[in-house]
Parts: sequence; C-alpha cells; structure tokens
Amino acid sequence: TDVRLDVITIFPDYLAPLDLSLIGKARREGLIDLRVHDLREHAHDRHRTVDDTPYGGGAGMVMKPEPWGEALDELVGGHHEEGAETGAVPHLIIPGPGGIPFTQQTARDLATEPWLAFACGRYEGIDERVYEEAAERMPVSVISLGDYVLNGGEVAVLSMVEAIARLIPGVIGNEQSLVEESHEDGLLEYPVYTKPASWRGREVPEILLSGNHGAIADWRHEQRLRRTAARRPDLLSD
Ligand code: 6GU
Repeated sequence: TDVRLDVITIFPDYLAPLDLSLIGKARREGLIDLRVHDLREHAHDRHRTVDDTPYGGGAGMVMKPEPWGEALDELVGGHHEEGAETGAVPHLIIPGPGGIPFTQQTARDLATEPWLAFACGRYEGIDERVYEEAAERMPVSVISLGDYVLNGGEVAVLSMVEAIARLIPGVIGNEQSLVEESHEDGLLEYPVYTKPASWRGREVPEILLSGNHGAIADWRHEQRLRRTAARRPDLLSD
C-alpha cells in the first residue's frame, strides 16, 4: 500500500462515504489502507463513557483522556502492541476550529506521508493532556477547515481525506486534471462549457468555438484573473 490512514471516532458510520467513488476504488485496489476505529472500544465502564464535565466549570462536556490514550497506544504500540517493533508512528491530525488552516499546500504535504491518523473530537474538545502526550510520541497537527464550527471532526476528516487521497499517484486517472484546477497556481479556475452551444437562449462564448488555441488560452487566463478578483481578492493581494 502507498499510504495508511487511520480514523478514530465515536461515530464510525460518519466515515461510510469513504467506501464510495474514487476513494472507495483506491481502497479496493490497495492504494490506500484506510481503517476506521470506534473510540468507545476503549471505554470500559458500563455506559462506555467517553466524556465528562470540564474542570473549572463551563458549558458542555470534554472528552476523557483514558480512551484516547488507549486508542493511540493501540495504533503506535504503547508498550507491547503491534507496531512497537518498527518504531513507526503516524502523523496525528486533530481536526478542530482552533487549528492551523487546511489548504491545498497542507493536502500536498500530507499526501507525501506514509501514515496519517485522524483523531475526531466531539463536544467542547479533548482533554489537553492527550495532545501533550501524543506530541511526545509522534508529530501532531491541529488543523481547521475554516472559520466556522462543526459539531465534530468527522465531516472535516471526510474533506481532508478526500483532498489528500486524490493527490496520491494512481488515485485519479487523469493526472493532468490535478494541475489544471483551482488553488494549484493561486488563481481560481476559468468557467467551462459543454454542448449544446446554445441553451435557453444562452450562447457558449464564441472564442471557445474558434479553434484558436492561443486566443482561448489568453481568454481563459483573463477569466481566471477576473473571477479571482471578484470572489477571492485576498488571493491576489497577499
Ligand atoms: Cl477541522 N473541526 C471542527 N470540529 N470544526 C471545524 C473544523 C474542524 N474546521 C472548521 N470548523
């Protein structure tokens, strides 16, 4: 396998879409070894409790450290578990709105790593000592998709895994489609059209029917600049 991905969550069913489409195909072809783990298997009380009230007070619940400690032990080999022989560790990604921004460059960097693990938090977050201890054992990154709040890391992991996996050689058939897309060179993509040439009184721009490939390339570049200026001026200034 080219890459191993582990996801630890209290909602394994949230990751079911990773069986579908290009990612599902890459898994079945053995390009991606993706394993989803239920955190509750490491909660040993009667009710399989994974959360508790915050020290110091405040709203909501905090994820308890013990289940996370055990789940990460099982992954990297805490004392005598599988993996302890080689000393290999994953790069642990913890999704959260308080993390560093996830960008196409983040996806490119993570796509070169042989082993990634994603720890999905819920409630108000994970006990801080889990981050501290994990960081002594493996690289840890807290990563955010953007400035808005999701209920947990699962949906963020779906996005991150898709963005990363499609950059792994062999996962996408047409590699050229990877270089000609938004965020690969700092500009948004140009508008695209297909048949019919006339639809509900709207015409495809004449230049695209001209067969003049130089003029088409110039038009597309101009469209990319205009679109980026209108929608994402931040990409042009900084
Ligand atoms: Cl990565 N996680 C959560 N829970 N909320 C988010 C996020 C991540 N990115 C933006 N909001």
